[in-house]
Amino acid sequence: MEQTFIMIKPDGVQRGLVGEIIGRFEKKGFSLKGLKLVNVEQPFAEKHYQDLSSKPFFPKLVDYIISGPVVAMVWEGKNIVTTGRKIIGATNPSDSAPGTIRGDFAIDIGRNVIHGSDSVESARKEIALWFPEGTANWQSSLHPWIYE
Ligand code: DAT
Ligand code: MG
Repeated sequence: MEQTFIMIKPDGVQRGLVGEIIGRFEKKGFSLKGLKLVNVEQPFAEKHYQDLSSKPFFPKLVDYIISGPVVAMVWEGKNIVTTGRKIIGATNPSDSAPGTIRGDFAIDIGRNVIHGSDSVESARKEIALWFPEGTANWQSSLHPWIYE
């Protein structure tokens, strides 16, 4: 089953949005496979966002991610990378539809509350980076009520 890496950014933690965000993924029917609250070190944040290292906003982005604890998660479900990105909404909250997490809870691009992997390949890399210890192995007993 497909997995994705989801991170609630420091603003989402500070603003008390952790339960709300987890609830949206749970209620959709996705399964939580890994979860931890972590203070990220600068080199680790730079590694997570290494593909963006040439962008002018990169230093600000790294400062933001290390400004407080983040909630790092692995979620699992059918087509979860694409569907997770839809639940999260467009990168810039000005463009995020109401009903999405960023559309409902964010205003500025530099405080957009949540990260989600953008492809199955980046999900694989991000899960390996954030959860080198591995994730939990379980299956929801609701599986037959969610999948046909
Ligand atoms: P996403 O987080 O939707 O995958 P991304 O990977 O392109 O978007 O960029 C990572 C983060 O960097 C994004 O959540 C917010 C910030 N960012 C992206 N583009 C930006 C820009 N033009 N100006 C300022 N911050 C930006
Ligand atoms: Mg991205």
